Amino acid sequence: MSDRAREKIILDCDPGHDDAVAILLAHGSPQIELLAVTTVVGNQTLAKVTRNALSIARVAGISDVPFAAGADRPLVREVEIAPSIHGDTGLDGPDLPEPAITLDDRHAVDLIIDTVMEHESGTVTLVPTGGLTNIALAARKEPRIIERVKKVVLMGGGVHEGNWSPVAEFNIVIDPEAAHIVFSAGWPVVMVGLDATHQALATPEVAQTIAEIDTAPARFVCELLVFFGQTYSDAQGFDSPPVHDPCAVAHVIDPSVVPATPMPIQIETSGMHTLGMTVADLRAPAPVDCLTSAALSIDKDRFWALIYDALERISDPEG
Ligand code: PIR
Ligand code: CA
Repeated sequence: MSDRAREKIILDCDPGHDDAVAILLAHGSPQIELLAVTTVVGNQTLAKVTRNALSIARVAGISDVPFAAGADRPLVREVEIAPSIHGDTGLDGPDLPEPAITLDDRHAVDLIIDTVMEHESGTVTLVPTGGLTNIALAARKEPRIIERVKKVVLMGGGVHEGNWSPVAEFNIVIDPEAAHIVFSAGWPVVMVGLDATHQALATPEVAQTIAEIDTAPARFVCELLVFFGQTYSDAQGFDSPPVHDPCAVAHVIDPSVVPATPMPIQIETSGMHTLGMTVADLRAPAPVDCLTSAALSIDKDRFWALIYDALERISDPEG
């Protein structure tokens, strides 16, 4: 595939079991050029998710992409992490290798700004798969990125579903003020939320197919899925765990795998029972100037095929 055709992305994440799969999908997909990986407090503390990101880089064999640490707390609220789902390390299950690369000296917000400003306008897509603190701060610190970014394709929210409350999804509710900034900034936002990601279930057949790839990265994913499957069953009653974050990367690779429908979306920042809700207006066709859209479904066979293909392309450091 020619360089021109590759979609340039910055992955802003809080690894996190499904964030790890998102990094592997982005790295292993020929349709994607991974420009930078940035971390934000979320599933665990900033220190833990950042260390996890560097360990994942080692597993994936990523050596030439800058990684930078960002916000260690939300804009307004207290830190809220998810050890019930991701464990004490944030990435419980597999052995986490010592990182082989070191962090970029810059704060994540500056790495995001520099990367967007260095590339041709309209060519860089932001893919946040954690809370939106870094992205909101970047938009406030350097507003010129708003018209330069091609679009923001985020995992978060849900039109009809919640997971951290009856109506709110974790990535939005942990920093709703940041989400408000990102959703209303003026750049296109594609919300890949729970309506789509709760269909991306890592069933026993999926885990078996990944196991048969039989490389170190594929085995790492299998070990992640065992732990994630157990906590998802204990905490949320799922038979198989939904693998949220790579769904956003899949939308960038091929929007027809995770199709999005335009609709106005507002973030609830003051509700007594609805804090962090992504309030989508489905009453009528979206106005022509609507910049927000949401994914309501996923073609799960084609989604998993993208994951298998990426894992097959990542060389096995032990093989
Ligand atoms: C997943 C997450 C948080 C809480 C639960 N229950 C499940 C993390 C994932 O990494 C994903 O980005 C998003 N937040 C899903 O809510
Ligand atoms: Ca995440």
